[in-house]
Amino acid sequence: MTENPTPLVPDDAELARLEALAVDVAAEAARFVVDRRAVELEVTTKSSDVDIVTVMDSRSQELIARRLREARPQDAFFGEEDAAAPEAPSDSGPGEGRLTWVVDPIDGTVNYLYGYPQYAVSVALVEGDPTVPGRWRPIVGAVADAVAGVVHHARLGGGAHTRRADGTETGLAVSEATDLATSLVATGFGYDAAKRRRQALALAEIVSHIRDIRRGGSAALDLCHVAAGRVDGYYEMGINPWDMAAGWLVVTEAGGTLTGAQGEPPSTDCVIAAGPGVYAELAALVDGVVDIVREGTPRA
Ligand code: LIP
Repeated sequence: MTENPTPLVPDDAELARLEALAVDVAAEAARFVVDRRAVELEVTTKSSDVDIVTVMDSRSQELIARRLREARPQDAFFGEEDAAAPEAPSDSGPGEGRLTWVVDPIDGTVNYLYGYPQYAVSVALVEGDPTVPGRWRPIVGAVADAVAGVVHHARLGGGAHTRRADGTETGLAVSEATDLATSLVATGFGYDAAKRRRQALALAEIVSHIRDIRRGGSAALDLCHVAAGRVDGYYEMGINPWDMAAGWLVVTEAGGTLTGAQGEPPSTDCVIAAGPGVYAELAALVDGVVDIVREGTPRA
């Protein structure tokens, strides 16, 4: 008789331990990037002159990978600075599922370069393959707001909370807004100038239907602002699995909904997040303009 495969999603007690690990690692890396900012800001560019990476992105990812491998050698690791497919788990058997740590060592890299106080470290543990839209989901997430010194975190079924700098915890809940016309919505723009122009054209169709826009520069923090009710919704076309993985779970465990556009799963194509009172209105509005941005963009 074949044995039942080991359940991929651990029980709540183990998930709580993994959530605590994610919080501690994200908080340590956030302290590290803040403390070292003044001395190690060597910058290089990636996809464009404005798509930058600092040596601290790499140093932060090295620190996070080391801590996670020490604690969880059986898991795969997928970080922004790898820009490659997730590493295979060290001891995965053929056909076994995998848990993968999906990490953005500094989300809001341009803000970090400028000292604009909106950058974070995002650490998530996901089930499935984070490179295939619709084939993965976060089960633990932690977003360390590096400047505020707090960590927004969640585990599947465990709610969403913020660990304050003094160690106390407070629960998170999305806003109760029910009217999009008076809702505050966060968004962002990509590093490619032509795509940024299309994103601005899409925004031009949206902005008269909402209260106002906020552009913070960190998707991970934007999603946590949705979870905390500091904005009523968020959408963006062009963010990556490492930008969204932890914030996704913080939003849904805070009572929000997070999807892609036109009923698709969240992906680099589009992410939409909001509380239950305005999600449908916001999604319908974004669905109507997403093709403006997609034009000329190879679909993932
Ligand atoms: C950033 C995202 C943000 C987006 C920026 C950038 P990075 O990630 O978090 O939402 O608007 O263009 O992609 O590059 O700082 O890790």
